[in-house]
Amino acid sequence: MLSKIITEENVKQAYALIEDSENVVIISHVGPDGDAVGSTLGMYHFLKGLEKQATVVLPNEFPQYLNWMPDSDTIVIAEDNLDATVQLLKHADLLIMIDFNELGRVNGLKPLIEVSNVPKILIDHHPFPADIADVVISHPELSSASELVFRLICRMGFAQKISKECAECIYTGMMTDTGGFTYNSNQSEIYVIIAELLRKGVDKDLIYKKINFSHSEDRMRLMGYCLYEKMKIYPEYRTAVIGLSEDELNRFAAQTGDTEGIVNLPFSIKGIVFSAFFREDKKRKKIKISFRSQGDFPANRVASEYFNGGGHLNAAGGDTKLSLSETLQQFVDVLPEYKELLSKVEL
Ligand SMILES: [Mn+2]
Repeated sequence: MLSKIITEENVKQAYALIEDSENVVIISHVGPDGDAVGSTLGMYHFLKGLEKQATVVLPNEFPQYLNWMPDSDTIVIAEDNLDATVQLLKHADLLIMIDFNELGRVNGLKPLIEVSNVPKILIDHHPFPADIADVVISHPELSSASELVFRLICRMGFAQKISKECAECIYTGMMTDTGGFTYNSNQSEIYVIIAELLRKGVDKDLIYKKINFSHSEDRMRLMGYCLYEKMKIYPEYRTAVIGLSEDELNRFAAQTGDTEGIVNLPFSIKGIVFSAFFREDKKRKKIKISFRSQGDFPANRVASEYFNGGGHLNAAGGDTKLSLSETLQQFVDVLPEYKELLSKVEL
């Protein structure tokens, strides 16, 4: 039995909106990851089971290691299909936004959502959700939005309606947002849910292989290059830094998603508390930043205080408009400010 963490009021409101809807557009964040794609496709399969029209719209391309997910080929990529996206939002009678907490996270979809006057539901696990929906179901204590989608479906009384396809999507989101249940994954109810998903027919070992054993040789060599050539360790700050220029990314023919996970590699080293990954994006004229931390060191605080971003305690992101070397310098310059906090973290 799962505890009822979603309020009765939220469940009722969400159910009323879903019941009244016929054309639902489901949206997640830019740089879609396993949880973004898993939670939205999970919701999509659930709504299909209720005989609703549903479409997942993502701001930009999702990584190829997710393209085995059931009906992922129906996902509309807004960046590449602007006209179709405009039409979809125009004809939608309900928007369900999942796995993000403010419209700055959806790039080009932002103005389309802002002008839409249909009801909106937000389902998210990032702290401090903005006031962007009629129903806000926000639970930062959960490790994935996919888990929240599962809980909402069950609370609305449709546990029986969860298909194998829906279960596979939800499982994928739960697995990827916890690094294969290696962080943010000590809540026992996660495993109650997994047991339920397995009963629905999910092959969890196969999903692990599909996600993790599906990369290119180039990507593997890029990882090797990062570790051998690029990783800098600052032992006095228990911090690791990796920065990649676009030329370096091109050298390894890096595809969408190829740099994902690189930020976690330095945690293999004993004592590392904070890991930062910087990637040059010339097209968008910025440096994209990923922060990861261990224990109670607030990666999201560094992101929000200095790098135009935010996120979770242990996983955050941001960007700068500086050059790569200036950004790396800025990072090294602010580290002393966090030295005491970093030194206190117990691993
Ligand atoms: Mn998530």
